Amino acid sequence: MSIAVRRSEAVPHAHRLSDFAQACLDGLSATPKTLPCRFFYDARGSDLFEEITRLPEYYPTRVETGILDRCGSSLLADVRDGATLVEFGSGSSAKTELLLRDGRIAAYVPIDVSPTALADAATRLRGRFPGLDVQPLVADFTGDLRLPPLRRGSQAIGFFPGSTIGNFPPVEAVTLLRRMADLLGPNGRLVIGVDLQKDRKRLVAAYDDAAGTTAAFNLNLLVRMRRELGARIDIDGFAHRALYNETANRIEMHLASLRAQRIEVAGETFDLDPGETIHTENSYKYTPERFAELAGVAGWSMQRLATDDDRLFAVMLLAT
Ligand code: SAH
Ligand code: AVI
Repeated sequence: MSIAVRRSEAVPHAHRLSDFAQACLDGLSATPKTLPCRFFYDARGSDLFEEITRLPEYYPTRVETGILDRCGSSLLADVRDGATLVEFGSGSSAKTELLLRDGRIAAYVPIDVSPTALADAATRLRGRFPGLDVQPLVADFTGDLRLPPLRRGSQAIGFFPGSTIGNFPPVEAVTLLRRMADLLGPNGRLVIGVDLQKDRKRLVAAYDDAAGTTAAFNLNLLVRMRRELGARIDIDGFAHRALYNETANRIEMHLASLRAQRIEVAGETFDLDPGETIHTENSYKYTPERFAELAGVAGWSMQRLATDDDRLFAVMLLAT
């Protein structure tokens, strides 16, 4: 016996798109075409980012780690014992150890969109700091965040390293910093890493390395689209491009179409002309003064500034 079921009853939620599918439809319909950079970080993308941090050309991780190694304790000098550290886009939490080692932080809330990176980091940190209360949160930090209940009276210290703030246009960066101030509450502090303006050659090399790791990281967005969304797409028909936009003070990453072609994803078709690009990431570069001004608009004041001798990178302590 066969039972006739109306299609809409058989698959009631079949048309609810994932965030990634919706972002692909929105971004590929836009002019110029674009895709949000937070989708770089599936398991493969998180591994590729870790590889990037070890590249000779990618100075930010090495330089920021050096600053935190030298100045981490003094940046947290006024922090109350038993404070909670809330990290935004924690990835491997490698730099975090430099703030945890003097034992004043009692609880750690790493927040990331990458479940694999979070799980690995939580396991490592629980092993290395047995007294630390680690409460990972898989979430988009630009969305509505709710922290796990903090210990009574625990001061909340934000940590936002890597210059991930640079991946947001200034207006969005202000909104994000304001939300962080609200989330961290009264007496909140934020230790934030900011990549500084420097010569174009050094900047472009950091985003277009000789080994092709950043190219693989960028192209992985298309690989992810094919794997997760069943997209029809010729990945060899695209090339990684990194350029410095001097007017906007930002590195731009693009995926350039090498010929006329189409992408089919989530039931839609998108045509690309030869040379047309999909803009996948911005990485804004600041002067310390300009960043302090921007943070000021969001209600933060700069308490301390630490840089390396070559002034490639800055770590700031901000207070509300
Ligand atoms: N903080 C680390 C990792 C930086 S890479 C460091 O300094 O080396 C950026 C990290 O932020 C990645 O782990 C990525 O998964 C995460 N991320 C990017 N956009 C995010 C978002 N909107 N919400 C939460 N995590 C995000
Ligand atoms: C995470 N973010 C700050 C990195 C950056 O430098 O903008 C991401 C990245 N993109 C290419 N290389 C690294």
